[in-house]
Amino acid sequence: MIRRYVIGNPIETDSVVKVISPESGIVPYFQTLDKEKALTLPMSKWDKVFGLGETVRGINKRGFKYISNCKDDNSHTEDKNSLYAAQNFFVYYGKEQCFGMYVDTPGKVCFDIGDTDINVFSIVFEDFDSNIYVIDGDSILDIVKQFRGIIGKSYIPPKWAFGFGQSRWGYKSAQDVRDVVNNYEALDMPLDAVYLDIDYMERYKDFTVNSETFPDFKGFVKEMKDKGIHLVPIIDAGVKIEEGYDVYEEGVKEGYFVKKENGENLVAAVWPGRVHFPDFLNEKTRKWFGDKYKVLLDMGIDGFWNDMNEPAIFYTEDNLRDVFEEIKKYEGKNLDITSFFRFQGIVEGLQNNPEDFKRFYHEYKGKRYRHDKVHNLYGFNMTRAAGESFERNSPDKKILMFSRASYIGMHRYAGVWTGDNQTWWSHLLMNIQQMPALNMCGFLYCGADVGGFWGDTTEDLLMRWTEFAIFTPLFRNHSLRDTRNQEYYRFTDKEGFRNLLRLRYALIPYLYLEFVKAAENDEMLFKPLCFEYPDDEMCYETEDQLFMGDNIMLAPIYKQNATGRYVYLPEDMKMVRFRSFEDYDEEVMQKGIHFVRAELNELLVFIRKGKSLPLAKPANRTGDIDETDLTYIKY
Ligand code: MIG
Repeated sequence: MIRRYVIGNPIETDSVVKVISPESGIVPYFQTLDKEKALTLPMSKWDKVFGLGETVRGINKRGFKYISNCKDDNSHTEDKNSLYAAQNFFVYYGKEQCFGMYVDTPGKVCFDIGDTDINVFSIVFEDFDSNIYVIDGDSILDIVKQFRGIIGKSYIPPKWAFGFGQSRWGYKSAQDVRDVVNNYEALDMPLDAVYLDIDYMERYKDFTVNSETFPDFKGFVKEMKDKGIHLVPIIDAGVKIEEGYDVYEEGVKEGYFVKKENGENLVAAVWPGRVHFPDFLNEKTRKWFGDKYKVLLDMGIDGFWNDMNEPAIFYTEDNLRDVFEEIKKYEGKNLDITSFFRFQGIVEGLQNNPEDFKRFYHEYKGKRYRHDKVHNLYGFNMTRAAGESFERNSPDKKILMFSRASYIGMHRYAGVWTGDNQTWWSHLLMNIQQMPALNMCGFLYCGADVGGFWGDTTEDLLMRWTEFAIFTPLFRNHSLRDTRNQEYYRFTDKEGFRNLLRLRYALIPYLYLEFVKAAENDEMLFKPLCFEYPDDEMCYETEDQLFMGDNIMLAPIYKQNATGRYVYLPEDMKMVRFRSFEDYDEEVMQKGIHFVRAELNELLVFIRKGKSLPLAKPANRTGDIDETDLTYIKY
């Protein structure tokens, strides 16, 4: 049962597609504190909270506060309250009460889950106005399914997007991309896509291609397609200010960009230098910007990733001017340490300054809103612009699309990747723990930068990460320029990596079937153990294992130098230790705790009783997999 409660005068977000008439009473379970703009709930010692999508920390979110405020923060340490997403759905699971809640408001909201007071859950709003959906059900999975039923079906990408994609910020030319593809081919390693980061553009201008480094782009796309390789270019939110650039000129002429209070277009700076931001909340702008993707679709492109759409801002022109003024005050003074740090902070504070979000406005559903009031809808609507345009311009062909910033509702148009992680073991664990929370919020096509984005990866980390990532729908190795190159062919155990990539391709029939089932039935692909076994206390303690689809459980190794791990089996299972798709051993194991061994090049899959794991003969492209020729490992 789902009930809707209205607080104040909420801004419509289009995240819920089912019409639910509002209740007259006050929000149940919580106490409403009007003056504090908060909802509070005392928590019993045992009570747990699950969900909130892409956030830091573990699967049970208790013990920290999470602030929905889409943020370009490239250091995902565990003290960070906000990452790129705003996904305000959670399930409260206590001994006394159990319910789901979706807090639908486009502004800033803080979920303080036993942070300020270990026994209190409070939801604190910047603006109290919101739609609150309360979901009662028989189990966590039932609540999730009901919630998913009101937000619309999850995006399903084209099948090739389940293949492996190689990416790097730093592939500078068609020749660089060719080299990557040739290296994979030379080692007979599977690959379906190569991603193009901002380097492919002409001076970082959206919907342009650098004609010196990528001469005859259309021909190059075809050359790659003939080899079965899809190129996936990035699109950024900011539009470069440059005379003669059509996107800029049309946007100015038609008034498609966000404006300041005085009516001038906001000037900010991102990679292209000075930019204007399209007003994606405005339907007309969405249509216009969405149609621009056609420039690349017409060249044969069939996939995109949307970046910098929180939006990320290096600085705004107005703030820069103020900062220069401010700095002058310090000139020639003998700075004491306090004023020195203040001085230093002034310049550092230019980037992603929250005050800048109060400088500009949107035209949204016939009204004008200051950006900070609708901030969390920006990336969603950029990606929606693309998704709606694909429906118009490419109705018969599925297009790959995923985004960095997100809000619930965007899951109907695209997936997400989890942004700039680090080459840390803890971020492999975070990847494992984020997947089910994202699924709860409708985001099924997801993945992290495999191997880690920032920093130099190591062979063992990349291998362990890959052993998990071959089960994630988006499977992409991506990294930052000037870090160690991390394409799989560069490492010592080439055979080990080849085996893992091939195992991914052998798994694609299972992965795809389970994905489509989850999308069509509003279910989760990755499930924490306790979602299936709510009466088994050990399952709550086990936050580093997941059910994946209906048939298997994963227990990834995410620790340096580990050659095994403790695994908890909530039921009898058959363990399969894979060295490759055809070299594995099987062992039936009893419910309980076991220490299981897995060398660096070995990975563990646990098959549930009465189920089986189908494996195809691997191919080097998704399209070449023979789905009629499957081997089943059965228990
Ligand atoms: O400010 O396009 O998260 O994946 O490689 C950095 C360059 C901008 C951030 C993305 C990352 C991408 C990078 N982008």
